[in-house]
Amino acid sequence: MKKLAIIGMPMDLGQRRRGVDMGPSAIRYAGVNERLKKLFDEVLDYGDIPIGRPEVEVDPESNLRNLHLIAEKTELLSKEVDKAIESASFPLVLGGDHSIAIGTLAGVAKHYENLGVIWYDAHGDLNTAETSPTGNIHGMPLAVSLGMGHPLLTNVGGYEPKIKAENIVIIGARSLDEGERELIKEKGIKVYTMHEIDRIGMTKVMEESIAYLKERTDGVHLSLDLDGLDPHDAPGVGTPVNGGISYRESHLAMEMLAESQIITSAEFVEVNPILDDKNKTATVAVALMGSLFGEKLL
Ligand code: HAR
Ligand code: MN
Ligand code: MN
Ligand code: MN
Repeated sequence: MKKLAIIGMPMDLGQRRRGVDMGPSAIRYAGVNERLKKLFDEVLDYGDIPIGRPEVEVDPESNLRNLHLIAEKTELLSKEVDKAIESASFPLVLGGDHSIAIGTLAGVAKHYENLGVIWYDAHGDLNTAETSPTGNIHGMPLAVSLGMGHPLLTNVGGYEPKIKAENIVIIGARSLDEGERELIKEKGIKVYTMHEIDRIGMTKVMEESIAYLKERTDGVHLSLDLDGLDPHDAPGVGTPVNGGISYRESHLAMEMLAESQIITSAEFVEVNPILDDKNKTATVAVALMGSLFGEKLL
């Protein structure tokens, strides 16, 4: 019995542009339920985590914008994700900015000895308060999940760390801050930048990533930031970076993940319908989900 749990996380507190809180609505409007119903025995829509309209927390000294709110809301998300896994459903989280990954990983990681993570993104999201140029927490969730950062964030879910550096593969990177580069080198995090994708091709990148994660993990979370794709294919994102992964390469990557059967949870983040072109980015997200969950033409 294959069951899917869809969880909306309409949170925009990890960055400063309005609209990414409407990501889950945009993805639902693009037909996520209908599309995935064909691929699962049961699709349960858990609805959205209640975020409300909280006052922005500005604490210039901590360089962590909305710290308390994000800790509180991601805790709620972690509980829903945990509930989905407990009831033997595959958790699929719809964002929201990438800070939501703090909650998703908190709900997922306790179910595995060695959770692997594919971080499909233009960015490393490996900043801490000390290295972040912006104070935006959506640039920090991968570091937080490694146990680095403010304890209110690293302890979401009541334990830390969530993942080990050697169980991470970053795909699509093309914008890294100095502190992130240092952390990648220090921890030996595996990264396929756009250079490697151009040079060896997405087929080889995915073959290597899958083989690498298969031999060392007992489950793999896919954290897909739509800005990993080229802005031409996914314009509705808050921090677009030119020279990204194409729509076709992304479909290939999802198809190879489907074939490998290594993915045990997923989230699609940073969809911002206000910045989008006729809901194109949410539509791309849903199409990629189709491939990830095994849709075939023939
Ligand atoms: N690295 C920059 C920062 O920390 C930009 C982060 C942009 N983030 C995302 N997540 N969209 O990938 O602010
Ligand atoms: Mn549990
Ligand atoms: Mn990101
Ligand atoms: Mn990004």
